[in-house]
Amino acid sequence: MGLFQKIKKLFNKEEIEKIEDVPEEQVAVKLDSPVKEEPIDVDQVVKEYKEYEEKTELKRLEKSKKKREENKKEQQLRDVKVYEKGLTKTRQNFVSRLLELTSKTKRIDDDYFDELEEILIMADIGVHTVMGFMDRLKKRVKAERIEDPEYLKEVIVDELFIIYVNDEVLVNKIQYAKDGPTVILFVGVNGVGKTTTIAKLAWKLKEEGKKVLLVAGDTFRAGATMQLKEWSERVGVSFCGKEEGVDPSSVVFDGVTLAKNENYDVVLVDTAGRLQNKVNLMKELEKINKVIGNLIPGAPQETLLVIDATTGQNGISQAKSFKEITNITGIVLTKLDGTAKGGIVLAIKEEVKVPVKYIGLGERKEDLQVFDIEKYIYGLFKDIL
Ligand SMILES: Nc1nc2c(ncn2[C@@H]2O[C@H](COP(=O)(O)OP(=O)(O)OP(=O)(O)O)[C@@H](O)[C@H]2O)c(=O)[nH]1
Ligand SMILES: [Mg+2]
Repeated sequence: MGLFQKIKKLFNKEEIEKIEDVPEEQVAVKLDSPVKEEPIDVDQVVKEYKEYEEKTELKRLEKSKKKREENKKEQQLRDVKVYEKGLTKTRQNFVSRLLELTSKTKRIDDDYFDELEEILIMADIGVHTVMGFMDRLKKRVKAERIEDPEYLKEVIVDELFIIYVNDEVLVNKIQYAKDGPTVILFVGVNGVGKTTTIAKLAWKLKEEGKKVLLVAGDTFRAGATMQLKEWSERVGVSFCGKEEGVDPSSVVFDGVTLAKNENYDVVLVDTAGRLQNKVNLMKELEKINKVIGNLIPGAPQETLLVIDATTGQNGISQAKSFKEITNITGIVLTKLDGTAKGGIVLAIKEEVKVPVKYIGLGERKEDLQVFDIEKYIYGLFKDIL
């Protein structure tokens, strides 16, 4: 009970009036009797007041939680919109062809399967992935005696989802350090969108309230350091870089040291995509990793490989070769908005076996999205659903 209520009760008007109503003799008796009135227990009052305050605080927290949930829901809807917009090209190509096939199909036969196979391959789902998919689909059609092409359309969406999920717990979340800075290394061939992705992610993390530092580890390409510096200013995060041509490991050393000393939450390290050959690249990444690991045991917590979705199957080969030279923990698939072959997400999962953690769906800072298979499927199939 709150203090106000307590006081109200203590000084209850009616009770006071009742006392006045007490007959004279009884009053005399009462006056003679020892005072039995309970003293006000100050500790109790304070305790109850505190409880009252806590309850009020709880109500306020509940209200703000509700507000946050509403905002989260609104954000979710906005994110779905980005997916929907970014996957327009793929949807128009892939899904409209699927719809066309369904409407002209009277019987599910070999011709139907052949055409479906072609549509999937054209969407860059990858021959290997498509073959496995077709086998499973044919088996399911047989076992469930599916004859209705309309229903089969739903089964196809379902099976595509299964390719991705594949009974695994999806780990698309970034692994953050328990304490101290989290270091995320970005690798990938030139022009795929590493620097832009770093800027987009920096903005996202800053919005979440994190203290972010960008480190210009690409000292190879002319202008790369400047480009990252400009981005850091645009999105409002800190920057660490040196002149062109210096050893990238020395920049990384300075950056990570600064992050440790000044309690940064996240360090995003840009690297050069273009080195003379694979061995050089491997050696350089090894050195960078060693420097980071010496300063912060267990770091880098993430090494994200950036792949340009418009390069299709070439991107898959890049992923396979990067996997051989360094420990890739996740993939960022950029420029999905610029391709009609958004099916590559599914191929990567199956052929490279590294989770896609982020996707780039445009050039604005808001266009980097945490990869979410459900939103992706929605973005692709909203016309069917
Ligand atoms: N449409 C679209 N364009 C993108 C996306 N991500 C990056 N880009 C564009 O791709 C181009 C190359 O991006 P960068 O970030 O400079 O690529 P990089 O990998 O750092 O390139 P190097 O430093 O040369 O190795 C830029 O014009 C970006 O705006 C995306 O998700 N969608
Ligand atoms: Mg770059």
